[in-house]
Amino acid sequence: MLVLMACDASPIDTGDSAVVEDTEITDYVVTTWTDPDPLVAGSTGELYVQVTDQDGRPIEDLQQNHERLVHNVLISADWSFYAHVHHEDYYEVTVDDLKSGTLHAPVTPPLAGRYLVALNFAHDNQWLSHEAEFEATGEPPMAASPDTTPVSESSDEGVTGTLSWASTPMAGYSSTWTVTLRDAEGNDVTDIEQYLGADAHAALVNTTLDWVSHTHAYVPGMETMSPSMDMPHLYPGPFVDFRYVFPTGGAYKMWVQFTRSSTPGLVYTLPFVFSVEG
Ligand SMILES: [Cu+2]
Repeated sequence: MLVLMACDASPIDTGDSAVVEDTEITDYVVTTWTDPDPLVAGSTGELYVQVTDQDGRPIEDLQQNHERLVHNVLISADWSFYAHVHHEDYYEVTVDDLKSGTLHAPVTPPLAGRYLVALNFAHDNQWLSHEAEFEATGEPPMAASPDTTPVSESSDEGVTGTLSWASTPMAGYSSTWTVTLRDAEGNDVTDIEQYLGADAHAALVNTTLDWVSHTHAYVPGMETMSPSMDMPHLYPGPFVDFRYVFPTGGAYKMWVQFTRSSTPGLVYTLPFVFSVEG
């Protein structure tokens, strides 16, 4: 499925992180593959993404968005594994990469099973997304289903985030939540800086992995921002606000990512699990 989308929405979203146009784009073809195919649990392989037009001609001028050409979010079917990787984190982008419209990144799937890869990229000032899957063989296998036990507090590298909702999240209505960040001593974290063009990123997925989305710390007007626009820095911490309209009731997992000026190069990732009524 390849659709025209807003910065912060998957195609079936409505509302605050809304779709600019819910139009199926037929101009692009996205192909993903792995080397080896399938990948092997515990071994590092490579994930490739190629974007072409309908006639197979590579899109040579993919547009920088949130400081990268293609964002790859990888999530295991059991929710235990999350990664957010980009070609540029590992390799120079060469002329050959651009001419072939092909980017790649190393991937080490920890468990055997099914993985979702959610791709976000931009071209001609349009936000584009594509979802694909890959398999990993070997041992050990992942759990048969995600653990939907609610998680409202989570830590990474000494920073603890606490998830709180303005009111019970309801499908189809704008939900507002805050993640409050404290350090290992219990002090407020107040040195959040922008990471990939936003104060914080939140990847969201449902239990069946057939719905995945990505939003950012709430900024007024974010739903109509184009790939060429910069988001302002509004949240030094400890409070980071988000708004989103969940499409259906049920359990969701969210991974919130951010960086701090006091720990250059360290990306914090805080997972949360919650339920939406509806
Ligand atoms: Cu990214």
